[in-house]
Amino acid sequence: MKNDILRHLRYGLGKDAAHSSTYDWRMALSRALRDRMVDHWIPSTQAAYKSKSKRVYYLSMEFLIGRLVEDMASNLGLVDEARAALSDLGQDYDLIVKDEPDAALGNGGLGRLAACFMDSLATLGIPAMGYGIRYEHGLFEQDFVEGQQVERPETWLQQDHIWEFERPEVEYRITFGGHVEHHHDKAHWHPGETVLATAYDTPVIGWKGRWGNTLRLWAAQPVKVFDLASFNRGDYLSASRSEALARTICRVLYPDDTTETGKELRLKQEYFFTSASIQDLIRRFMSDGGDIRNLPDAAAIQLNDTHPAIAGPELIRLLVDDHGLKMDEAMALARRCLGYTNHTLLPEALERWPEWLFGRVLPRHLEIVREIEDDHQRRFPGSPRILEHGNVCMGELAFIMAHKVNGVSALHTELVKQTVFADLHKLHPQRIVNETNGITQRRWLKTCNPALSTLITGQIGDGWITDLDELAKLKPLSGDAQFKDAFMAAKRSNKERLSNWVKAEMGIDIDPAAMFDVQIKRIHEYKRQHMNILETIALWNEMKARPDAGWTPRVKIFGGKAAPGYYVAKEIIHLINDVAATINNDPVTKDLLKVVYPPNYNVTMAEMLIPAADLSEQISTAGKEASGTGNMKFALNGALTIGTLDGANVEIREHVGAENFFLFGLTADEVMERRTHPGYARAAIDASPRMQRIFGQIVEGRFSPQDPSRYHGLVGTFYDSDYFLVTCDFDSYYDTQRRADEAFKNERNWAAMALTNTASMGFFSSDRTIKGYAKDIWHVGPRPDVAEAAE
Ligand code: CBF
Repeated sequence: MKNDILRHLRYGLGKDAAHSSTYDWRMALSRALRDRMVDHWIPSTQAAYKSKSKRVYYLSMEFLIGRLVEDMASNLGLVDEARAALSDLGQDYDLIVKDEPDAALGNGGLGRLAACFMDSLATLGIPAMGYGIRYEHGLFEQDFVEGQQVERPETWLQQDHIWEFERPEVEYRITFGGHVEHHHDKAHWHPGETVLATAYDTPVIGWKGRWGNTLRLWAAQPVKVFDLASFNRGDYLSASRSEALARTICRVLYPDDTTETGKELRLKQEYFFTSASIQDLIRRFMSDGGDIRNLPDAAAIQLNDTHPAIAGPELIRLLVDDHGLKMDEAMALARRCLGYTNHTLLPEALERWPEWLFGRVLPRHLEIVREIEDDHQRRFPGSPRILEHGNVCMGELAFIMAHKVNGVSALHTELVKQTVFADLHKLHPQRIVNETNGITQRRWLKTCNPALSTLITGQIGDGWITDLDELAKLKPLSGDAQFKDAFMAAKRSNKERLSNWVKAEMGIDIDPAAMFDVQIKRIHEYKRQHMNILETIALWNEMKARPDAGWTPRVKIFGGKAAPGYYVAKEIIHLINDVAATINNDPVTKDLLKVVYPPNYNVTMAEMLIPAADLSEQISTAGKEASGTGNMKFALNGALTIGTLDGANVEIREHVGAENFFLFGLTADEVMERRTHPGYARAAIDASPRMQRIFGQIVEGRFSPQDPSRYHGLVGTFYDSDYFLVTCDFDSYYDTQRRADEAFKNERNWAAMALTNTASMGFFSSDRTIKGYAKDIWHVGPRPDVAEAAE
């Protein structure tokens, strides 16, 4: 390893050790690791080709992979070797790992889930390819200026992305616009614009390097670099028109996963990567000499949300227009290949494209969508339409074109059946299945929490790394005082690490003995960060009034970005920062309560915050969070959840036991019922002196003295509509928080509850989730050689 690092430093980077920066060392280490990855990757790829194994193709607009050095070193079992080699060279492994920027190619849960799935697919030895977009700028960087969110472009690609291999020979034409002509029953699409999709491959190596898959990200290139004739005429703008289109397509990740933005460009992005992926998988299949009619035996295509839902019409187009299949045959064949995962019930997130726009960008696909709709109506008269009120409804399209549709938690799947797809579910009662989300324990325990994972391995061995159910062996230890002390010592060391970081980054002193209460996720009204900050104000009021009443000291930690165009979410951020500024400067409560909101929350920050958390805030309005995966990461790392019966909270509570979970709030059914009562918010506020006081303080400018009316609008929404029922759940949330305070005082008992959480999380491994998809949807198994090696 040492020699390899030095060789890469010299020949890869042109540096000698004496003049190398941290960046140079990181690049050299990464190259040394990458060589070893390739030694696992190429044989896996060859084996998959040779055995003609069925492959999974996971199409996702987002892969939130974060940093890779440590992940790769860990999966290859090389962390100790890398650390030792660098130390011999006078370098600090931890510093070098921290130098890596986060690959922020995703917004939140959906993108991070895709990254966990890639890890599990490789670990389980399921031949798979992830397909996505190589965005030039990942999710924006967040800064706070006077408490308000400011967005700056993210620039991860300004540095060499060392893990990827460019594949200039893998290139597809992606066309847009123009018109379609029909001659002799054959469609001819004459497009108006063309870009090229070229591939960049990143190896994804599973545990112990037993199997390797590929994450293939597409970049757009102009068909010709520029038009020399126009350039020579002095018309520089038209000379570089095709270059501009290509650059725009891959330029930014849309900073929002719940609303439609930049409609036309987003539609082009979606079609761009989906078409390239479908063309690529067909080419791979045909190069094996296969008959296209057998494609479903070789390819399981999973649509991660509706973003790649154009895959159905695109596959049909290629089958009919290029391979000469009949339309109905192509539809049936496409359906056998496609699966669709629904990740949300929020109506604004179910994509709908105006028909005129869709037809302008993808005229041939609009014809095919009409055929799909006619076919479905013929077979199921009166069924829900794909084309409705002048829109192309991508949810309905994805549903109709998939042989299986899945929700991401038990509750969410039931609600999918009862609400968004109720009518389609009646017609296709076998189609919807549940695959509760999961997380990879290799990243979210092994790598991010060395203190706890070392303790666990010392006690029960390392089988849990590939079989998370093994954690159940820890359950009997909830009565073992010595083990519980060790468990809490690991937590304490993570809390100290976080406290030091907060002091260094934000200048705020926080006491590691206090309860660390953490809410990290995108800022959204349904996730109810505003309820959390209102509760913080209420607690502060009580603490100030009776500072000696034996309070449990708390540190409230927030993290998360708001979509740039989401005004209310940005106001919530501002309020949290204003409240933090007031509370953190209060001498009366300085040892009792702190509010910490570090800017630019990302995967790397999560890896530090989660191991240090005592309490995990999962407080969404019931029925709104499809699953959540942060909730799983916290519980796995020994935090207790305060939460509603929403998403995967329901299943987490079942697994860890009701006594180890702080439950509050209305259920999904009660939420729906409550909304039928006009004035429910006012009634709740009228019944709660605590809420009246807090709203009064905010309106008077207690937290924004220089601008007292700053939050009048925000407070007004609680009185007028409060669609997410903060007011209805507030008092029960406050009381439950006080129960958590009491529980935290009994250290031994808290340790037992925390340990039981960790020990009960076996079900929530993404290995289990992937096995579910493999059995219920993809009909693929792990490669026998990999399964045997894992035994
Ligand atoms: O299923 C993964 C996650 O997806 C979302 O983030 C999404 O983008 N729709 C949901 O909001 C999460 O509940 C879910 O865990």
